Amino acid sequence: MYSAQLHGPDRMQDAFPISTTGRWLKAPEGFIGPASVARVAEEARRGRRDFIRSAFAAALAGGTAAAAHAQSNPVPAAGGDPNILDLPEHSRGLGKPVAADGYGKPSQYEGNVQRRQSPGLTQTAQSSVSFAPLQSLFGIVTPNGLHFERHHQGWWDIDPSKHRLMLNGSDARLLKTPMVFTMDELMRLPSVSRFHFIECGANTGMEWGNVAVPTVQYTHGMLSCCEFTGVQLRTLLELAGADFKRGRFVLAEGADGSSMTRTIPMELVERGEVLVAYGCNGEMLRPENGYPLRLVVPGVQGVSWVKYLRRLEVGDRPYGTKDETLHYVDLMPDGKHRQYTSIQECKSVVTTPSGGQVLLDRGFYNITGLAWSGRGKIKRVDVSVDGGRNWRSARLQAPVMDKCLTRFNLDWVWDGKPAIVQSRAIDDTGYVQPTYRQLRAVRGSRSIYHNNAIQSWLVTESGEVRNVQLS
Ligand SMILES: Nc1nc2c(c(=O)[nH]1)N[C@H]1C(S)=C(S)[C@@H](COP(=O)(O)O)O[C@H]1N2
Ligand SMILES: [Mo]
Repeated sequence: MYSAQLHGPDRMQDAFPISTTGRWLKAPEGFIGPASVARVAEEARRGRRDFIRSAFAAALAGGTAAAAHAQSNPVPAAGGDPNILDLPEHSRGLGKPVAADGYGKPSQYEGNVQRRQSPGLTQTAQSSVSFAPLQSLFGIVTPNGLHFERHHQGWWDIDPSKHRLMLNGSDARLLKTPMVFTMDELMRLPSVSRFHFIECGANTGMEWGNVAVPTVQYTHGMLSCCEFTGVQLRTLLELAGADFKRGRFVLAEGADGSSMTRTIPMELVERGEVLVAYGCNGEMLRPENGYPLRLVVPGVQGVSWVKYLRRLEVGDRPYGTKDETLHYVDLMPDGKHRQYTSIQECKSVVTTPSGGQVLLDRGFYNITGLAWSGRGKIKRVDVSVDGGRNWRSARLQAPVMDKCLTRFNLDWVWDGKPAIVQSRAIDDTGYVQPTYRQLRAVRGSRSIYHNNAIQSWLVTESGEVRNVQLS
């Protein structure tokens, strides 16, 4: 630390219990090359059980060395740092002109911060997932270019002048005036902007049986958080004269080839929470995320946030569509499936330190992570560094919003011994995020969806951070 050299060790000791702050290596984000993707796909075809874990382990070992090299530009121990003494070009020359790029991009040095597809997870790239790089993000907002993607039949860039939204009832009495809106008409109506998380119900789904993937990007990256702008669905249904007494459900339908249809309870619509949204983080939605129109259903699993939204139908019973009867159901230990478990329960994860990162020194670290609940606000996040024996409450970063990611931070001095870092979130209903043992006692371990268990990261003596599960 420069401040230690400038002010002397005493000053630092006032601030932190020991005089160094720890450096860490980023997770080797780029470590899954085409070769390991091909290998995983091949082994998946042969039905090998542990294929994903072993392929990741091999790739991770190579990636760590590469990441270490990429990040090394140390201050010379003997002093005389050329990075200070040799005046760089950017301090002498003329910089680039304005508007060199009409739509700005991240620094070339941040090129490894990418959403990534998990090898072996799906058979085709059109019906697949890309995960957001949670380990590289700050605060709570997901940049639009890094928002996770889940498509059932590929994505489209739809011409907004040709896009229509239709409103009808399952019978004529449930909605007086069937209506069709153009995008221009929708965007003239009163709008609201709200921050919410979106999480796929299958997030963390690969970890039900055992540890499967190495980094927080793959364990928790089907998660994003944005400021959405749009019209309250309630407003549209009022305009069209919906019967809110008998019409207790709304069917939402997308315009892509996946026939994505989901039943939305009218309760959520009446509260004014459900939005017909066109804006995301200050600009129009990205095509991958449903441009020009998507449904926003705060607190509810991602599949209900229908993209390329083209039709809404008011009905008097749940529709039982394929994406709520065959998919997005919970396989229980007795072999039965639970349907309509749509709310994303309270959950959290530490993003630093997290899998694939390496702690290079003992000393001070800022443990940081994200917490969220589909039922309301985050009330408290506890953090343990000894596998759940002792807990300390983390600092919650304002603003703490309803059905929105909350960033937490906690000071930690790593003593160089093995540590198991966990976070446990509590929401304002009093619900406490469960351990794997508690969750499996109710749900078994053969589910795919709705895994909100406490995540454990093992920091080994060498500083490497690994995904582990405690029995
Ligand atoms: N039309 C349409 N809407 C859709 C989907 C889809 O494939 N087609 N996928 C759903 C699923 S399963 C999820 S998790 C979210 C993902 O939204 P995102 O791609 O913006 O992250 O969109 C939902 N809405
Ligand atoms: Mo999803």
